[in-house]
Amino acid sequence: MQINEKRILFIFPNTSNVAWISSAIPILAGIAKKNNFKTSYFDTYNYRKSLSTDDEKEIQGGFKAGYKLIFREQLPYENIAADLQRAIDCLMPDIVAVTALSEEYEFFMSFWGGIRTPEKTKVIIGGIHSILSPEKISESLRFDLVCTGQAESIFPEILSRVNRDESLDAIAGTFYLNRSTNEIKKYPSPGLLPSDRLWNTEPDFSLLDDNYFLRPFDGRTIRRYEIELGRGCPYKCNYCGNSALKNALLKPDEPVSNFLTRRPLDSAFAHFNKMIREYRIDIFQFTDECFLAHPAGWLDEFMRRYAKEVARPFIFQTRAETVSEEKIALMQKHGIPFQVSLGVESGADHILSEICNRKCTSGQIVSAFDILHAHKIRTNAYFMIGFPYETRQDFFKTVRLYRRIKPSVSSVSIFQPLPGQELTKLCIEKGFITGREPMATFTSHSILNMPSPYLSAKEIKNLWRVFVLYSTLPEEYYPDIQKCESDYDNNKDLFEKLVQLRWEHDYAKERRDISLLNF
Ligand code: B12
Ligand code: SF4
Repeated sequence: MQINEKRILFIFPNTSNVAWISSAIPILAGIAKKNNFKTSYFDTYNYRKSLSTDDEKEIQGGFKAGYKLIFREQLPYENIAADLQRAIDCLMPDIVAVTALSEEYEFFMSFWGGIRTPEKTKVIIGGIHSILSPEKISESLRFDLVCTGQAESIFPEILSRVNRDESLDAIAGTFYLNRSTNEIKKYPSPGLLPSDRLWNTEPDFSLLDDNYFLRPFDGRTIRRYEIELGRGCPYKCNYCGNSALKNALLKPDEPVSNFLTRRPLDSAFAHFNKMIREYRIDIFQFTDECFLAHPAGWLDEFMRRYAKEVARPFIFQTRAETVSEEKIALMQKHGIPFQVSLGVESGADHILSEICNRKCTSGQIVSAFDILHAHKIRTNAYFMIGFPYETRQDFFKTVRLYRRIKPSVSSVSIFQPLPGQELTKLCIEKGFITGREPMATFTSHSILNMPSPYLSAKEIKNLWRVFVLYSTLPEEYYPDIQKCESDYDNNKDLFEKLVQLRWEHDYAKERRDISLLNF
């Protein structure tokens, strides 16, 4: 048997304080294993950062407190660089492979600066930020290869080149840096793989310990796993990276329909079964952008098999327009509880239509929630504040919409202009950002600088913090909430008390939503 000495270190610059599986890692690890690489993993979740989105949801009352149930002692953030350097010195990897979204890339660069790699090590990066912003990443001159395509199609070729000690130049779907001349060569996307080839990679989970499967849910710890049943979205919202992803991933002559893929059911159910057998998953979360956009026939067949072969509670996200009596009845008839997550974003129609190009009105959002509540289905609503041209009045329209739709749980983010989004171009054009600002996370602060009467960055942060309180507590508490809004630092105790009180006004409990926990 041939012994392969090649080693690869995967890095996931996880900006949260929680072990969660970046979907790309098991795929990359599976491909590396198949190519006989020895794999190692460095995930930054275990280093304490400032509060992450997960912590914030609980602190503000969007989700019930649960992370403390699975929290372990965390290492200081300052240790990341030294620990990573030690891992690299000890492993002497042939490849360091990074996967990152935009905010994760920013975070990665905050500790990668002083890291030294052995002469032979190829440093490569892929993932959403590499697809959306390959020029900027390449110009940093820190990466031998920036991968702008799907790992399933380009990673095997990269590994086989390294296995044969060959140059990484001229691989379709990559930007190659010639280290001696600093010349960057760009090789266009090879296009998208058809669904039968996309999902025939055997993922490898051996780099991930049990912590990666434990998640808080309604104040308890469960075993949860995010599974892909499709990829891509047909819509073109201005605040989303999907339109830019479409352009970047498709070849010029490739039909847009290739961007929307549906996983073959046999592949999906083989994976469900593996995750139940080997990782004892309690609840599955589907990663599809808009699950109910799948045709009714497919959903019907999917549910029939799901009820028979999986029979566990599940969570999916979808757009309000796709929620209909027929589709919900079809999903519910097998008696398995599920949660539906819906992007609501704003209660102001001009923000939804003119700014976000959301093509969905607050009326459609209300009817979707009415249908879901009538069926006692647990809901999660995603909100966003701090959009360009958003005013305080718009913010309170969003609060009113929340009070009308009464989601079981909710998440609220601060709008961030990210690479490739139409709204980023608008923000630059209107002078709300220069385009050179460091990125912020979805819970840290707004980087927009808008004139009055639009919300200032300070107002956005203050309103974001008390959004769930304004949306769930009776109006008699508004003077107290306002105190927390305008001076949080001197009203932290009051804020905590109000968050506790918020759970006495638990819409899910009042409605007796079907629980996912007692199935
Ligand atoms: C499901 C999903 C989630 C799930 C996470 C699932 C998971 N376990 O990873 C949840 C709900 C938790 C989530 C959260 C967030 N998400 Co999200 N999410 C998605 C969604 C719909 C699918 C992602 C997915 O699983 N894809 C499948 C995996 C396999 O694809 P992938 O990671 O891109 O990897 C492929 C390629 O990129 C490439 N690749 C990746 N790495 C590497 C490395 C190498 C070396 C190579 C060769 C190739 C390669 O190959 C992989 C396989 O094909 C995407 C939309 C989209 N179209 O991507 C948004 C998306 C990724 N999310 C986005 C955002 C903004 C977020 C949040 C920041 C939102 C928030 N408000 O908090 C958080 C961040 C979470 C965090 N870091 O803490 C944005 C990212 C935009 C950007 N420019 O970075 C996206 C693109 C949606 C959008 N609105 O634009 N998300
Ligand atoms: S529906 Fe969701 S995933 Fe699709 S473009 Fe709009 S925000 Fe993005």
